[in-house]
Amino acid sequence: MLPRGRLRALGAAALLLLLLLVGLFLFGGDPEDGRLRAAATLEEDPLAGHGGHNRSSCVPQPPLPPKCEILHVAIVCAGHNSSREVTTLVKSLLFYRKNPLHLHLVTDTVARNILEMLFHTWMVPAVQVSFYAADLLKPQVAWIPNKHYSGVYGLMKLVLPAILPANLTRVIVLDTDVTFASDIAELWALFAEFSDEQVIGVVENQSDWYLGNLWKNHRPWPALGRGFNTGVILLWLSRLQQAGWEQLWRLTARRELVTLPATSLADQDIFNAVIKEHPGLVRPLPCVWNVQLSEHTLAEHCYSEASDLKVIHWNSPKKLQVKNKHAGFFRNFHLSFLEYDGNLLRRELFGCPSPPPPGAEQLQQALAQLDEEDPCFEFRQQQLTVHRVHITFLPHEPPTPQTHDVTLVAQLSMDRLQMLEALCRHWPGPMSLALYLTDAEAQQFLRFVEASPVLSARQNMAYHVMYREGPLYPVNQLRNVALAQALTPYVFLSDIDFLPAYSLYDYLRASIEQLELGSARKVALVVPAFETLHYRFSFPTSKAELLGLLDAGSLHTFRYHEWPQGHAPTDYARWREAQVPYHVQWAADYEPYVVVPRDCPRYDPRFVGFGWNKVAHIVELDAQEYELLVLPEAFTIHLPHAPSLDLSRFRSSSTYRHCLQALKEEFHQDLSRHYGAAALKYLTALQPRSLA
Ligand SMILES: *[C@@H]1O[C@H](CO)[C@@H](O)[C@H](O)[C@H]1NC(C)=O
Ligand SMILES: *[C@@H]1O[C@H](CO)[C@@H](O)[C@H](O)[C@H]1NC(C)=O
Ligand SMILES: *[C@@H]1O[C@H](CO)[C@@H](O)[C@H](O)[C@H]1NC(C)=O
Ligand SMILES: CC(=O)N[C@H]1CO[C@H](CO)[C@@H](O)[C@@H]1O
Repeated sequence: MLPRGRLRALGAAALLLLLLLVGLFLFGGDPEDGRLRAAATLEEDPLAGHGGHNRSSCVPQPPLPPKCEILHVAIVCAGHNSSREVTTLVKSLLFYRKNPLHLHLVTDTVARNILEMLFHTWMVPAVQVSFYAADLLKPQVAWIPNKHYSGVYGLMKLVLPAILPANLTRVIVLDTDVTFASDIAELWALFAEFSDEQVIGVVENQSDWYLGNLWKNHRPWPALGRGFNTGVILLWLSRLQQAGWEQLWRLTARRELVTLPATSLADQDIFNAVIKEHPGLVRPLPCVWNVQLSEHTLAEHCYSEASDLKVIHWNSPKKLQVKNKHAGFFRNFHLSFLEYDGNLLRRELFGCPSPPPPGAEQLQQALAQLDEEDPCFEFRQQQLTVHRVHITFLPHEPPTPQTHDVTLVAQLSMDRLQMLEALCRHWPGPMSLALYLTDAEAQQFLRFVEASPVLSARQNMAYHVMYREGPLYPVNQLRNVALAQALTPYVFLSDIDFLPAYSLYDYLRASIEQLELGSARKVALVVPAFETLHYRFSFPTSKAELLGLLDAGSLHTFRYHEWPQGHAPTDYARWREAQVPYHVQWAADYEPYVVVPRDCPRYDPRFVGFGWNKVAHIVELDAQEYELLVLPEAFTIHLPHAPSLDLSRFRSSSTYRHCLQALKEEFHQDLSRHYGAAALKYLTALQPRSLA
């Protein structure tokens, strides 16, 4: 037996150990964070060594801001590509941050549409986002001739002090092409080192640009010494106002423009010219806060070890081609964030109560009400999942408005990318495609498009990335994303495995015009569907050719063998002879491919995975009294492919079939609620049937 005293001492030691462990857990971040860290300790992981707070031993660091203080960040962002860049920047910010953030985004319409949707669906706690219209600011800076590749947007940082809320005293301004390698609170903490007079915190140039000796007759704008880089700026807004910033930069710019033709580096030239004249305004920041990787840089002198880096600035449109001793490290670092799963950044900030993102509370409640014992739990959870959505992931030219124009709408995942080129050849018109991808797959997709001359030449294909989450394929949510982004008055609701007749796009537009389908008339034009079981076959160029192939047995009506009721109401026998469009009636399980006005009913998101997802939509069209009109010359052909994972599950799992039946019944209850007795006829469509 141990003496009582020693027992007590042991107990105390155990308690202390426990407290220590709890402390480590709490201050090491929440469990999600712990997972990140665990991954980040791997030697080859470029994110390794950046989560901690090891401060360079020789320089005393200012204290971090209180953990619940909101840090304000301003970014100017215009266009599709910048919106992708900003996303990567924001991921790196969120990865290391421990404070609430307020992002002030100055955007053009394109970037605003993308980022509004992205943040709305991302639902990151403790992140507030405000938008400012760049177009309204253009007149304030457009008078400055500028040769920088960022165009007029490159100058907008100059007017930030005038447009940000008047009660905002300090802000960190970032270029879209920076990546954080540390907690932004450490950067914010540097405000504490400003003297009373200092208002602009910037890192010195790391190139020889402003020395003016890069080439013969190189005449840069005036700068203090090597000048400063404006990729990362600490702006003390309230003091800038007092210092008369608005007049200051305008006067300086006007004066310099008397002798200089244009700015080469946009806002940076003007910031430097002001600083040259008023050196007291500037607070030089440690260079690790803006490690610049353009050509001719001295970035390597800035740090001795990669782990000292705080912010990497790509500083060039050719970012990933930079030549640098550590280029490999930088590239991997950047790629890690490109491919990092943004869903993991939805974690709560520990110990910092903040209002939940819009919709998050209702979502939590709905999820909490789900019964985990319910065999259909997976379905219901998937249906409630809010997926992060990045619309128009790649540059896209909206179609010029035409009253009869049609957009092809479809959805796909990685395994169907190879369909895109063929689809391009068959459909010259606009397309709106939703892709279900992980962050890493989104990068593969980008490379796929870049490598394809056919795809990169197309301006009228809009790709919307919906990020993967959950075990089931949210087919109808994807369709709704693609449908919502279609910009023409009509949409052709297709599937990615189908290739339309070469002439279909022109034929549909002509038909819509001839039939005088005003937007008030509810019509669904049926495009008869066929299938081939051959991987190689010569695509029919006319209805006559198609009928020949049908008679020869190398084509069939779609799913003739497995699910004839899906398309039987199209009445293929009549279609053979038809010269003019003809009406058909809805029947149970009918799921034709249709062309409808863009404002047609949305797909029902409760149908996830395989089964009934389109049938339910056609029921909805019929319930809303859309006429079904079959077009005599239209056709589309399904190409063979391996069955999808969800289809295999459907075939093998009785739970899956059981849940589908339960969902159908709930769907019908909703129909009855909406349409009353008129919905009775859909009951037949609910009877369980065997599927092949
Ligand atoms: C912190 O950084 C100093 C200097 O770079 C280094 O000597 C020391 O080993 C680091 N400490 C830890 C715990 O990483
Ligand atoms: C935008 O990014 C795509 C994909 O990387 C690239 O092919 C295209 O040239 C870029 N466009 C512009 C205007 O930078
Ligand atoms: C600044 O004003 C806005 C309203 O214009 C308000 O929502 C915000 O809380 C204020 N911020 C601070 C730091 O007072
Ligand atoms: C980081 C960096 O390269 N800074 C340089 C800026 O220019 C001065 C001379 O004007 C150099 O002394 C710095 O090393």
